[in-house]
Order: sequence, then structure tokens, then C-alpha cells
Amino acid sequence: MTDQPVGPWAPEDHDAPTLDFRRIGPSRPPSHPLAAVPAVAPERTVDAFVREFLEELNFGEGAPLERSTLNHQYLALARTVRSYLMADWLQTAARRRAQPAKMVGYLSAEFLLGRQLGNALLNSGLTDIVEESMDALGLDFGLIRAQEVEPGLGNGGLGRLAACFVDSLATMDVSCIGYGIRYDYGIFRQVFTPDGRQQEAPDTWLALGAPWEFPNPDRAVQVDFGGHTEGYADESGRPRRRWVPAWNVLGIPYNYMVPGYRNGVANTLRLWSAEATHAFDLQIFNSGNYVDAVRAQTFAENITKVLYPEDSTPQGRELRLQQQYFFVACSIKDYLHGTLPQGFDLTHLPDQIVFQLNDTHPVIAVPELMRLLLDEHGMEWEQAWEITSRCFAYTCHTLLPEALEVWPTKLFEKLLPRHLEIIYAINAHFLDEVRQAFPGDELRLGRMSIITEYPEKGVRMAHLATVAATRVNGVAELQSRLLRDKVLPDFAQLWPEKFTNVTNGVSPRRFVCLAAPLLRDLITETIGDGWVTDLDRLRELEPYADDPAFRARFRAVKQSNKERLATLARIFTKVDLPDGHLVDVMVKRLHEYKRQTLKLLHVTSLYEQVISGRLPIEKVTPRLVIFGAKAAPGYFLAKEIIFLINRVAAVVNNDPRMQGRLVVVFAPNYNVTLAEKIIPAADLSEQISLAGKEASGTGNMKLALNGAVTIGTDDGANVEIRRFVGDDNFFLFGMTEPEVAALQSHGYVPGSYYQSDPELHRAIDLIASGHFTGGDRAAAGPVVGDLLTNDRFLALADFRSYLEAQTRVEAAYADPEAWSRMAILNVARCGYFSSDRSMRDYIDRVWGTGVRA
Ligand code: 26Q
Repeated sequence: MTDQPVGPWAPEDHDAPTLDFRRIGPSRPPSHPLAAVPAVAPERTVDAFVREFLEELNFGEGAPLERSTLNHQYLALARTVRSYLMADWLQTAARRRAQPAKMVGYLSAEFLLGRQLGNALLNSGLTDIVEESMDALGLDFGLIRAQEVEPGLGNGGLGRLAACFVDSLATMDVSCIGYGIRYDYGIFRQVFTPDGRQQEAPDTWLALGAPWEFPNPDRAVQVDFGGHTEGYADESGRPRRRWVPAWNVLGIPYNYMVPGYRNGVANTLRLWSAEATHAFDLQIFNSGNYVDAVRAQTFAENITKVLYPEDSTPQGRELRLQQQYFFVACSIKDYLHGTLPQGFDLTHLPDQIVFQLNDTHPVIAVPELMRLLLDEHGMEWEQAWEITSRCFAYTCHTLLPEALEVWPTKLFEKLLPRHLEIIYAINAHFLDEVRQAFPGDELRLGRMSIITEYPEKGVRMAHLATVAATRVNGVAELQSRLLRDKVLPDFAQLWPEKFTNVTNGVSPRRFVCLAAPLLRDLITETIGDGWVTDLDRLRELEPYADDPAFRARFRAVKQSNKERLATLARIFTKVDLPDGHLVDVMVKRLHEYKRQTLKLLHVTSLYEQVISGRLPIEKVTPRLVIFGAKAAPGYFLAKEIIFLINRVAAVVNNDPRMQGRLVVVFAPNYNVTLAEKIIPAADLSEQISLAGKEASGTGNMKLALNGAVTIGTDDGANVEIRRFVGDDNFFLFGMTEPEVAALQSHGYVPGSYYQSDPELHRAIDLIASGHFTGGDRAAAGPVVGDLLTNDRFLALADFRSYLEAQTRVEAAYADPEAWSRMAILNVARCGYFSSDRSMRDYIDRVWGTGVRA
């Protein structure tokens, strides 16, 4: 058995035991008085909390306090906190049932949640009680919370954005359910080999227990795959089509609470896990081939086994398409059968729900909803399309053409034959509309078609999404404009009103309150605490930028955050961070377009200038450069770049001529947990992608909100950050997007920059000489070779401008008062970048009337 389970069996082949899923309650009125008491949270006192905690520890974990492990303590604490949130969750659900409003179904293949305990404590306001309780029990709260392994169910920006958005919707009391995938293994754990190469280890986030999830096997959903389609005549003799699937799996929902910030609200995040259906059990007994049958079980469970670690370069893998259909089919069925009232008239569906498509990953939801309406509810095409085309909105997170998903039709044919038929029919109707709007324009039809013929026949998921969606949005102003004018211009001409922008945002709860409690306290002592849910109020800090006393306190906070990071680095990576250095941070996925190599060239150049005697070491601004980045395991060049950064770090850090004034650290396994430690310590934020390539960026927002000043290109949301903070408080460099386009249209020759800029020449030569690779020139070959002959993202063209901007940074940093002023103004002026504001924009521009904030 390779890629098909043993079988075949159709769903109707077996008699699954009939379970009774009706919500029936007690069979007669309860006589006990307690039955009439609604669920209330336990008392919010230390005594009550200690009692609840010990009960969880003793009777939940089976561990007496004095024999309990840290993990027992963590699990018991998590469950105790969870029980305090439970009343909010039940009440929110009951309230939403009683007063239905249009709901948001946020469909995302990734939710990069980060640790849950701190967030639950912050939002419920229980932090102090818990600290006191643990203290009273002689337990170390810091150690206990460090036990938690974050659910790394996402790659990077897109997954974290989904987590920030559901946080904001709960805080704003908007009715929302997040739908996604419960991967057994999230994003890989990154370790470095002794010579500095990335190695991937499995992320076993479930191994020590998952106290935040509520499995709900009695709400399992069946998902079909494969088989064929056929025509038949229905009772009234109308010709219809139906899907005869070959195999199926079960989707088990796992629910997570999404608490709002101190507002008594808890929404739901529902992640799906694949299990074998009962067909597999029968197979075990009937086939006589027990071993094959058990392997079939594994086959089903493979679907949600692992998160694909590629971000931005999708590969046409069958399992990935299975994942996408699996979670989307589960979610739509769950919504229609589990959330909508029984007997609901589906013609009104668009008044009840809007499914937000987080990139193209969940776009199969479109043909799936069509299939349900056509094949299972017997609707005619026009009516089904009328409904479907009002239920979806699509967010595009990229500008790289190679990042747009195209699925080979032969894969669709094999896995989802009925969906492919429906996609063809959607395309035929759509192309008719294009023909009417632009008669005789055959080329346009080819450009716009949902089906492409080259390099092989495939389904362009972004086109399908755009055709079906009521709104298509980019994630920052520049990207939304380029999306409209360069990526999907034909669609924008046909439907200009569909296209809009919603600039990304980040949760101030997680990235300020949780990550930087000292900054939170300083802000709150200065302007009150209203800013936490109304981030524009950070503006009230502006006058304090000119107050020397406030600046001194701000610097003290930064210094503590640096010391906290140093402590962590000492414990976990056995690295001693220097004290008093400018902390220069570049944390994000590793990708050529983000240009970690440009930063590497900067570091190399500084070092080269010192060791060749052209730059006196006393003139070098003491600087700690922190990198954090995972490379997709199959992305060769990205992994070579990591290796080279690590080699350069090893040499630079240990060269006595540098006197410790330039220190380079590559923090392994950058994730949300680490972001929360690194970002608050940053002075300088590196946002140096090639203009026109980074859709938005969100790390740029987190860093600015934490008082790091940006050195950046005119790209993504940097454009808006600079507009808000002002030119004086932002180090701009590099070509603009039109300049990039012009240079590329003339034929970019990286070698010419190497030849004409001596500083660049020397830096590259030093790397190429093998200086950093123990004399091994070949080890530096891939990166150097690519830069000199290809340099797809024009790092060499922006090098000079970048170096000059770094010189301006150094001059500015030499004046602590002026620097603090810039940093404070960054905090004060970045309130716009709250994900609460993003959510208001989605409500106003995308989700339309009915979604209530
Ligand atoms: C698709 C198909 C197959 C395998 C993997 C994928 C895949 C997975 C993840 C494709 C893309 C991603 C992630 C993309 C992403 O994180 N994009 C970033 O989204 C952020 C939030 O909008 C932006 O701020 C970033 O600019 C953008 O790069």
C-alpha cells in the first residue's frame, strides 16, 4: 500500500454504530436544587484558588503536592485556570445562541497561538492570585510556566496573524469561530549542528499533555475522498450528478477557549484531527488482512500528522491537498449542522456567516459549499452560486508569483473528482461573464481562467478565491495596491469594488502586556490602562518623549528587558550576551526576499573594516546582532545562509581584535515564546526586504510597539509605520518598488555593484576566501555564488544605501536622550497597528452589515 488505503469501501458499505448526538439533557426534571444553579467560576481568592489547584493536582493528576513534578504542577495549574474561564465560555455561547448575530468563520490552515497559560491569566485577571497561590504552596511559578510547550501550529506571519485576530475578536465581543487543523507535529524544532547548520527535530508539543484542549469525539464529522462521479435522475426526473467516494476519514474537533481581555467573553477555536472511520474497524475484522487494515488506520491519521514547514513556496503535495480539504469540509459541515439552528433556510446563509479565507489554503471551501447545496440540498446552480458567492471573503498574503497555489487537476481528479467538476462549471460561468464584459478578448480569458494549462493543467486557487469572494484584500497598503495593479489586474478591472486593503495588526495583549510587563506598567502608570483595548491612546505618551525623567524610566525598562534576555540566553544556549550594546534584531522566517544576507554583509563589512585597520575599534558602536529564523527544510539556499551566519558569528565573536564590541548571535528555534523575550529587548528593528516583496510584515509592528526603531525599506507595512512615526524616527534606505521594477526591466547585474563598491567587494571577498569557514572556500560557495551571479532580491544594489543608514543609526544611538525620544515616539505613534483596529477594518470593509462589534 503506497498512497491509497486498503479498500475500496464506500461509506455505505458498513453499518457504523448509531450514536445519539441529540442534546437531550436529563430525561425528567431534576429534583436536586443544585441542578438549577448556573455554572459559575470558583471564587477569585487565593484560598479558593489554592483549593481548586490542589484538587486538580491530587484528583486530576493523581499527584500529592510533595511528590509532584513540574509537569504535574503545570497541568494542574492550567486546568485550574481553565476552569475559571469555563463559565465565560458557556455564557458566551449561550448568549450568542439567544441573540444571533452574523458570525465570522475564520478558516486558516495555521494558528500560531503561542503559550496559553500567561494569556489566560492576563485576560482573566488572575495573574496576581496565581502568583500568590503558588508562592503560598512553595512552588516556583516562573519554573511552572516555563514548562509549557507552545502549540506551534503555524509557520510564521500568517499563522500568528490568525491568532492575533481571534484574540481581538474575543476582546471586541464579535461572534467568531476559528477553524483550523490540529497537527500532531507543529513547526519543527530547530537545532544547530556544531558547525552551525540547521537540523530539524520533531515538535512533540502534545507529548506532556495538552491541558487547553477539549476533544469532542461526539461531534465527529465524516470526510470523503477519491472515487468517481456519476449522473442520475432524481425523483422528479431531473438529471443530477453525485459523488461516489472511495474512502473516508473522521474529523474529530478539539475546542480551545479564546478568552477576550477582561470582558467575560470566550470564543471558540476548533481544530480538527483526522482519525480512521469505523470502516477501518470493519476492514480489520472482515478483510482477513489485519496488518494492512491497521496500516489503513495510520493512513487516515496521517492527514493531520504534520504541518508543512514551507512558507511561501507551496509544493503540489497530495497530503497537503488532503489537509486543506479535510479541515474545510469538517468546518463547513460543523457550521451547517452543528451551529446553525435545525431546519435553517439556507437561502439566508449569507446573513448568518462570512467565511474568511486566510490565503488560498482553505479555498476548497468554495466548491465544497457548492457541492453541499447542489448535491445534498438539491438546489439549482444559480441559487447555489447566489448563496455561495456571498459567503466568502479572501485575504491574499503574498506578492511572490511562485507563492500562489496551483493544484494539478490530475490530483484533484484523484482526490476530489466532484469538486473538480464544480470548479470547471464555476469557471465556465465566470468566463461567460468575462466574455460579456470584454467581448473578443481571448487573451484576457486565458489570463483570468481559473484553470491554467501550463506548465501542467492546474487550478489557480487565487483566481477561484477571487471569483467567489465578496471582497479580496491585501494586508498592507502597498501590497493591496500591487495586488490590484500587478497580481490580479484583470480581476480588479472587472470588479473594482471587490478589492480593498486591511493593514495587518498585532495583539497588544500578547506583544506588550504579556511580553513586556515592565513597559506595560510604565505606560499604564503614565496614561492609565485604557490603551490595552484602545491602542490609539498610546498617543498620550507623546509629550513624555520630551520628559527626561520618563525617558530615564523608559531606558531602565529596556535595560531590564535586555537583562532578562541575557539570563535566558545564558541558561538555554550557554551564551553570554554583552551588556550595554545596541540590540539589533532581525527575527522572521529565512527567505531570500527578506534579505538576511544583506544584514550578513553589513556585519561582515564592519568586521572587515576593523581587522584591515581602516576602522578603529573604538569607533565601532557596541552592537549585539540577534538573528532568529527557521528555513524550510527543503530550501537549500536558505539553509546555506543560516550556516554562513553562524560561521561569521563564530569568527567575529571570538576575534580579540573586535574586543567584544560586535557580537552576533543566532538564536535557535525562533518561535512565539522566544519572540516574547527578544522583541522587548530590541533597540533596532531590521525590516530590510526588497521593496515590493514583503506583503506586510508583523514583526515590524511588534518591534516598533516595543520601542525599537526601524531600519527598513519602503516595503509592506514599513511604509505605514514610517508615515505614523515620522521620517525622523525611522531609518529609511534602499530602492522603492518602482525603482526596483525599473532596474529589473533593464537587466540587473549584481557583479557591477561588486566591482564598483570597494566596501562590498572586500566583504564578499572575505567570505569567499574561506575566512569564516575554516579556510574552506567551497563552504561559502553557494551563498557567494548566488549573490554574485543571481541575487534575485537585489541585496547588492541596496548595500551602499543600507550601510549609510546604519551609519546614521550609530550616530543617533550615540545620543541616548535623542534615541530614547525616538523609541518612545515609536511606541506612542504605533497604536494603529493593533489587531483590534484590523478587526474594525474587516468589519467595516469586508464582513459588512450584521457582524457586530
Ligand atoms: C502553502 C501550500 C503548501 C505548503 C505551504 C503553504 C504555505 C504555508 C504558509 C504558504 C504560505 C504560508 C505562509 C505565508 C505567510 O506567513 N505570509 C506572511 O503573512 C503575513 C501576515 O499577513 C505577512 O505579514 C507577511 O508579509 C507574509 O509573508
